[in-house]
Amino acid sequence: MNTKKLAFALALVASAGLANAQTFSGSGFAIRDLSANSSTISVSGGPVSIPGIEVTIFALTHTWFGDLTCYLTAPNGDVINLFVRPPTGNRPNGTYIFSDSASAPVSRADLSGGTFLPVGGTFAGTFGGDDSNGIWRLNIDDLAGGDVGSIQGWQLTIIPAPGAAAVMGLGGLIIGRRRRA
Ligand SMILES: [Ca+2]
Repeated sequence: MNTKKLAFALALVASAGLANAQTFSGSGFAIRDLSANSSTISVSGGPVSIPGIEVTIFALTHTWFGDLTCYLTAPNGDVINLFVRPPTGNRPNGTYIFSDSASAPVSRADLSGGTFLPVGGTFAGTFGGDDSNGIWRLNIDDLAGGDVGSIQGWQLTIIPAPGAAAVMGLGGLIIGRRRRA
């Protein structure tokens, strides 16, 4: 394959990956004491083979972080734990994003939100290749009495395969060099 054909192929791969990013929004809910609490998102028109997933939880507040276990259930029943009873009694108050590209799970210091690895593994390893269409459920269950909280909402983002951005950059570099030639 010559350079021109390679650049074209790379650009196609990059544009196909970027076109697949889709975001779906779910309702907020109260985190009731000693209860299972959840919200669902119905995905349609999504990929039949999931390339990647990210989850955003908006304005998570609670008066005892260690009460909470949070998990995402896919349409086919597969489950991943996002956090499980963080070892702290302190009060979370922030937006929590879960991504395979993060460096660590939620810890006792993470009370104002941020971007974290799911504590139960990776989204790619749990959901990769599954059909994205159907009902997704986010649970934040409260396992100890005395403290409560809420979230304002959540998002499920179906992201392109890891590396799509790097491929796009390489394609652009090759095209740019040819234009200057
Ligand atoms: Ca509680």
